[in-house]
Amino acid sequence: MIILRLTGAALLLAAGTAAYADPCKVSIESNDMMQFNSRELAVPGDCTEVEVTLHHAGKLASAVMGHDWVLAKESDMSGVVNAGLAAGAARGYLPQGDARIIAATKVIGGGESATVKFTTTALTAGTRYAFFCTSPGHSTVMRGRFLFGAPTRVAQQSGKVTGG
Ligand SMILES: [Cu+2]
Repeated sequence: MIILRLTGAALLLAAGTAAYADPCKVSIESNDMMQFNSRELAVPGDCTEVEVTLHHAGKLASAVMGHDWVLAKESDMSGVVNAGLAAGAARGYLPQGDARIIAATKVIGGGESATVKFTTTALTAGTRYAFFCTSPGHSTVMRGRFLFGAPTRVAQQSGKVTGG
């Protein structure tokens, strides 16, 4: 009887964790091969605040293979990347006070994580947003689409970097 009850409680706990996963919180992984593990992130349109966590699953230091996660309108991406290059490593390849940047994490190295929280007041459903890494040369491959107002259909649970 006791064993049965314990098993039931454990099942309830497991179910509860899954049911309350917050769709306004998404995570993405990067690695030593200059990759994000997702090319698309999406959050529902009723999120007033979004939290994005970037994890670096590699081993290389940030000076060698540092990554950040930056969000901007798709049309602003190349401008932000170029401004980031000009800002240089000391500023984490991010231009200071650049209004085109909607959200950004710091640059992290292998084994590290960084989280950024931002309000969605500046976001419009239907606008094309892009996320990318501003480390020099990375945004040519480390980029993806960010959808606001679309159901979360990111493989958040999968920690596997698929690449390509
Ligand atoms: Cu990068």
